[in-house]
Amino acid sequence: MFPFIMNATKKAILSLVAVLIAGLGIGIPVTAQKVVIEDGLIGYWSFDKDTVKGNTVKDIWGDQDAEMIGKIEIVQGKFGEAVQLGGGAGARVQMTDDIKKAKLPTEEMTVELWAWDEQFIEWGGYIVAVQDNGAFEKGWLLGTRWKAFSFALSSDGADDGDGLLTYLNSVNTYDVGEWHHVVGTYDGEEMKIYVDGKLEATSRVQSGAINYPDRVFFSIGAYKDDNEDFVHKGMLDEVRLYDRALSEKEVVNNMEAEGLAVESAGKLSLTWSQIKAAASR
Ligand SMILES: [Ca+2]
Ligand SMILES: [Ca+2]
Ligand SMILES: [Ca+2]
Repeated sequence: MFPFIMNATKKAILSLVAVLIAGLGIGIPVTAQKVVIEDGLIGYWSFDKDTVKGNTVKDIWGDQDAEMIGKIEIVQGKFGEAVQLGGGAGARVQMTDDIKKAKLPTEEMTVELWAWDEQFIEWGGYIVAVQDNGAFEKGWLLGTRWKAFSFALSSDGADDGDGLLTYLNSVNTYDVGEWHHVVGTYDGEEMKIYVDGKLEATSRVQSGAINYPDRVFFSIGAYKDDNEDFVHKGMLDEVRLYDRALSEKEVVNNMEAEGLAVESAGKLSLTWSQIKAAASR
């Protein structure tokens, strides 16, 4: 056989490869996917396994990498992997306990995540930068009050001298063992809480800049302040923090988003996981 003459079998294999490549190209719906809104984003902890090294959880947007303290596992989540905590006390994913180093929203904010509760507790904390000790009430948190989701915030406009928190609870109650998309927003005048893309409750008690304490345990997965430590029992995924209030439309967009845009600099690991996921569908 002359090596430079292609036989029928080789031709067939090559055309099969061409068909596969073309088919794969057409089959990747990257441009059609909803992506996470970047305007105002200051922190994003996806808990995807390629963003967790040892005890360090990478902030894939900002620079507030977090430390896993206590017994914590990375497990299959809502999008990629999630963090799983076992309840009790002593575990959390801590960004920092030095408020001077923490990058926190000051005038407006949005806090967003997916939560899966194994057990609801009275003072549940999904992401917390708070001190609530008697009449001393400063900072904010997103968590639960029994079977309701709750967004708490303290501002200068409602300050009674040592801070005043409003715990804005969802009107509806929810069941354990389900993923829910939970979002709290504050635009300097009004607090809102959304569950699964629907507005649940609003409050105009708070106004003006967010009123922070001198020290916080800025953490995911525990209602942790100077005199409380209630660890979430369940999973948390795709935790995002903004320094502005997202609109209802933006909240719904993010609920449907699978990650950051392809062109976002330095975020290629997410891009490739999206492409791989799309190619395998
Ligand atoms: Ca994830
Ligand atoms: Ca307390
Ligand atoms: Ca007070």
